[in-house]
Amino acid sequence: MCKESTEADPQVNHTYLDNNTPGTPYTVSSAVTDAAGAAATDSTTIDVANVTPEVTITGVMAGRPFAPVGIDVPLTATFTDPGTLDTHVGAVTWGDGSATNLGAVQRSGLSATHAFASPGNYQVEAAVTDKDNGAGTATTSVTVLSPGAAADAITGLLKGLLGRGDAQTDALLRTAIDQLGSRNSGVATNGAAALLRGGDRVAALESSAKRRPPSVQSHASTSRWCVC
Ligand SMILES: [Ca+2]
Ligand SMILES: [Ca+2]
Repeated sequence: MCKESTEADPQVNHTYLDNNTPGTPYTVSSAVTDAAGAAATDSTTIDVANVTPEVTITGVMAGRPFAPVGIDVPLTATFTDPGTLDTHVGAVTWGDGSATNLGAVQRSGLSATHAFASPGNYQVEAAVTDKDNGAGTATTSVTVLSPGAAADAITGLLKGLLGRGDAQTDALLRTAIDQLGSRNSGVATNGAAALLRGGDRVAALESSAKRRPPSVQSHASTSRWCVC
């Protein structure tokens, strides 16, 4: 970089795009040449340290509060690293003893999926390591429920919607809650939750098909829930 200046103490700035190799600092040289062509030079060295990537988990379970066992849980993350010449590899550890090695990853984002085999609350970690072994991590928790517990949780969520709409909405919500909770029409075993708790997924699906509960949709613009 050459800069014409009449200042007694001129200053120039430079941003390094990567750290130097350890033990081999960058050499910075400066030269001053006057109008008559006389020149003087000087130099020094500077160590530029690596910066570890900063990882952010941008999504897990697509925003859902829990996942049933055996269902793929998606995770997405991004990272930053001021060393623009660095390359990176990524990995996700799922908290159940398993891990997904992603290989080379880009700043635009990384993603992985995993199906948990057992219910529980798992600490999930996304890690990005740059070519200089600088490692950044981010963690989040994932709640995994058995199918029966997931149905119970959905029932709880539906109950939380009661009273937010009109009487017709509440009536439809109660119908859905009853069908999930085995109390519809006084038949003790027709609810999906009870069948799932008993391990009978096929019967639960058949029950849902026969007594298909109304679907619940949210109207974000009005914060009103309706059953249709
Ligand atoms: Ca670096
Ligand atoms: Ca770096």
